[in-house]
Parts: sequence; structure tokens; C-alpha cells
Amino acid sequence: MKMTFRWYGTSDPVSLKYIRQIPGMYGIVSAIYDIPVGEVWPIEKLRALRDSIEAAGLKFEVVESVPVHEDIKLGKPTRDRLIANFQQNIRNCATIGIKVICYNFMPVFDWTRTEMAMELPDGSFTLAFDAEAVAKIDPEKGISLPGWDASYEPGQLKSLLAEYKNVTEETLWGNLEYFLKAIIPVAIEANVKMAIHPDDPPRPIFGLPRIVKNRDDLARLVGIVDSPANGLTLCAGSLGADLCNNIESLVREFGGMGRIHFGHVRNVAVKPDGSFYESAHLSCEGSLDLAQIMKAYHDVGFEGYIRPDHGRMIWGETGKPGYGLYDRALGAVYINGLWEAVCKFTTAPVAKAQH
Ligand code: DNO
Repeated sequence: MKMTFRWYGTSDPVSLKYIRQIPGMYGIVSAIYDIPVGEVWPIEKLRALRDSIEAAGLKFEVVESVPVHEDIKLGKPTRDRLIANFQQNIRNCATIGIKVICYNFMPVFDWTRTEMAMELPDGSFTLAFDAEAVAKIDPEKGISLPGWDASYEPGQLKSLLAEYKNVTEETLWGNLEYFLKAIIPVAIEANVKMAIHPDDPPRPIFGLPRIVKNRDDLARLVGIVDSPANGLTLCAGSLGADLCNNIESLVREFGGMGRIHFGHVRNVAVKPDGSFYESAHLSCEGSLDLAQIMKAYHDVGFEGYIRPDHGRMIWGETGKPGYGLYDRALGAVYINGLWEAVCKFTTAPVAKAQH
């Protein structure tokens, strides 16, 4: 297991220097943020990013994410040019040493929350999703969500939602299949593993289809192109927001097949109505058993990348919600602790922690 930390580049208030000081930290997960979605990331930019990360004593082997243009998800005629660009991005990433590329296939909205700073009883602040509040939103009247307000102009959002009107789950599957059949051969050639991120939360929202939500979806996905290059980012907190998903058994099944390349490990406190908040990583704070999850990673001999996922805002820290330094650092140290214990006290099969 290689421990990593997401970093948003030079504008990130969290410095590489501080990330390096987290015990057991192997590398950085990042992306190029100033190139429009669908365009090619210049090698020089990737190289500069890698060099700045390596200068701080960390590795850069995982990209999160290369965004997938909506025209690809919609299956529009323009998709072939955009897919060619995506293929080029895979090659460019490989050239500078990237081993795993995370991406997702969620229409319009990536992760969705109703609150970015819900106060918990201990005085920390976290991201939360209120199922009732989301159910009350009428997309026709406009959707205003924290974290997304700046991403779309109201008119642009309206027309995008209109384009998805006739896109069913099966249409979206068809478009994902077309995309995978085009990109996975390129990834194989470039020796890069693609790792799709599941839907967050794992259910349709605002009438938009979502297709990477549960065990059956993951099984269907890995079957589309039967290659280790067609793999998963197993996001415990995203899938865990549906209590029917058993994260340990997903790790055992898909990790056992060698299809998990990147693990997002975090906890989430889920209510029966599907509302949830992102709790501290510790098992007793949320609905997931992180010790069992790490044991499952160990038992399948996992050698890929892990990162603590969103953290709460604690100790007065301000910054990008979910992506402060302190609570994610606590998460990383906790996960490393579980991993050390599981490696020491479980006999077989032994997967050696690599630091
Ligand atoms: C939210 C993240 C997601 C994730 C993408 C991966 O903070 O978990 O934005 O990076 O969905 O493509």
C-alpha cells in the first residue's frame, strides 16, 4: 500500500512541505487544473507539476482526475475528438511517470452535498448531504448547490440538464462502453491503470442517471473491457453512503481480481433516509468499519495507492472544504496505523507496506 495525499497545486493552501511531514507519506495525487475540460494537458505542465512534487521529496504517480467532457457522457458526435484528447492525456501522463488515472462518469455534477460546513458536536465542520433537501429541489427552477454555484452559468446548467432529458441509465452505459473501448487499449499500451471513481452519492439525483453505484455496476464495468487497465478507485465514503454497499466485501471481490488501483479511505455517518455527513475517519465515528476495510485490502495483497479522503475542518483551519491539512493528516496516520497492525498481526497472505 502506498499512502498518498490530494493536493490542488500551487494555489492549494496546504503546502507540499507540510504534507511531506505526515508520517508514512509516499506521494501526491493531483491534476492540471487550468486547462479546459476536454483539452490536452501539455507535457511541460505535467512535467513541472511532477518536478515540484519530487523536489518536495514526494512521488507523483496518481492523477485525480482527468475530467471526462459532458459530450462524451452524452454520446454527442463531438465525442471522438474529445476521446482522442483523452487518449493523448493518458499518453502524456504516462510519459511523466503516472501509473494510475482516476476519472468519473457522473453527469453534470461530480460529488454533491447540501452543506459544506455542518458543525458537529465537537465543534468541527464537515460536508453533509440532506436527502430531504435534495428531494425538494426542482431542477426546472434551477439548482443551487454549495460548491457548484461557480461551476455553471444558470442558462448553461439548464441547457445541459435538458440535454440529459432522454439519457437513460442504459444510454449512459452505452456511452461509457464506447469510451472505455477507446481508451483502455491506449492505457494498456502506455502501461497506465484507469480507475473510475464511483458516483457520490451512489444514487440518481435531479433525474440524472448514475451508473457506478453498487457491486453489480462495478462488476458490469470491469467486464466491459476485461483488462487490469480497466479498474476502480474504490471510494469507501461514496459507496458507503448507501448502507446496502458492503465496502469490505467490495474490496475483497474487486481487489481480489486486481482491479482496485486506488483506494479512497474515509468514513461517513449515514441515516436510514440516505442523508449523511462525513465523519472523522475513526470507525466509531461513522457507519463504516475502517479496520475491516484495511484488513480486506491486506488480505487481497493490495499494493496500490490509498489516500485519506475528505477531512473535517478542525483546529480553526480554513480552506477548501474537505481538503484541509489537519484532519486528513489524522486520517492518513490512522490508516497507516491500521495497516501496520493488520500486516503485523495477520499471517497470510502478507502484503508488505511500502513507504
Ligand atoms: C471530491 C472527490 C471527487 C473525485 C472525483 C474523481 O472531493 O472525491 O471530486 O475526485 O469524482 O473523479
